[in-house]
Amino acid sequence: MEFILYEVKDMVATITINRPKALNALNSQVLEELDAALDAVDLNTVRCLILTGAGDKSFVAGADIGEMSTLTKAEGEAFGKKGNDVFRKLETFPIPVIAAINGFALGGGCEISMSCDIRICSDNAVFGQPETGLGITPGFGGTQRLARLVSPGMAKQLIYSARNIKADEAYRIGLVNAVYPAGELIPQAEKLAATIAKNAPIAVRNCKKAINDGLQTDMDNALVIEEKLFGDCFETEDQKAGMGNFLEKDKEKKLKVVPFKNC
Ligand code: DAK
Repeated sequence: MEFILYEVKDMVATITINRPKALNALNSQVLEELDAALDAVDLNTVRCLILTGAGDKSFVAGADIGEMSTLTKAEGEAFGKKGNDVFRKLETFPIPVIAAINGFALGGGCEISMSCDIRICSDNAVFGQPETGLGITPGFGGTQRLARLVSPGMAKQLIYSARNIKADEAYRIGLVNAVYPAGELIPQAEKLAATIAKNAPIAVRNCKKAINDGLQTDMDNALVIEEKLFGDCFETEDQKAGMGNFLEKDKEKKLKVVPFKNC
């Protein structure tokens, strides 16, 4: 792959969008390679994924404006679908995905981060949906996910005004969970990922599915979704080990690390 780096350490994988000369802007090739990289993640061994950008200046500076500038209506729609399909794959990826946002997260960059479960950023991060200034709407889910993540009013203000915001404001409005000095961002992402990876893999996956699916429906149906995913954890090795450790007063109270397929 030309624009994607992939690394696995212990049970944590990191995908790095590696197109620093264009501030990691998303062209068709980047989107295709990202899609292929996600398909190649070994879900039997990897329990948490980190998504970041190469270099110290930009996470992703948006969709590639050069590529988009000459698109026809039909091509624009196809490009939007290509991005939306990959972003949805990330959003519904079976394991948690942490966006480690190391600089610009503009347009498609902000949108891809919002497809991840958790966003943390460096103190030089900049967020925004500049599309209305370019004569288009956000096209990779920005109008939908930003309104759900922050609030409709705040999302509308950011999108209509095309105003960029810095890390501290992104934190204040709840767009990111934490802000770190640039050098600490990846270590902190890895620490969080390792904490998640230590927990029971079926339970973590089911929590992700319960939250995501539950948010799409009303509370009565959402609770049924939770009940089913809760029930699904029983009789697994992790449930037996996790509860067994507690009942046996195991001082460590640690789950056995078992391969996902054996759970
Ligand atoms: N696309 C292509 N190249 C980009 C880019 C981008 N989004 N952002 C930066 N680059 C390239 C620059 O052209 C430059 O390349 P060279 O000239 O060196 O060849 C290189 O990266 C370094 O950028 P700068 O020289 O501009 O660096 P500065 O530090 O001066 O400025 C900046 C950094 C991030 C403020 C600036 O580059 C900038 O404003 N970039 C554009 C940010 C932006 O507007 N992003 C949003 C793009 S719109 C849809 C599907 C998707 C979308 C919409 C609709 N459908 C199909 C419906 C998504 C839209 C977007 O994401």
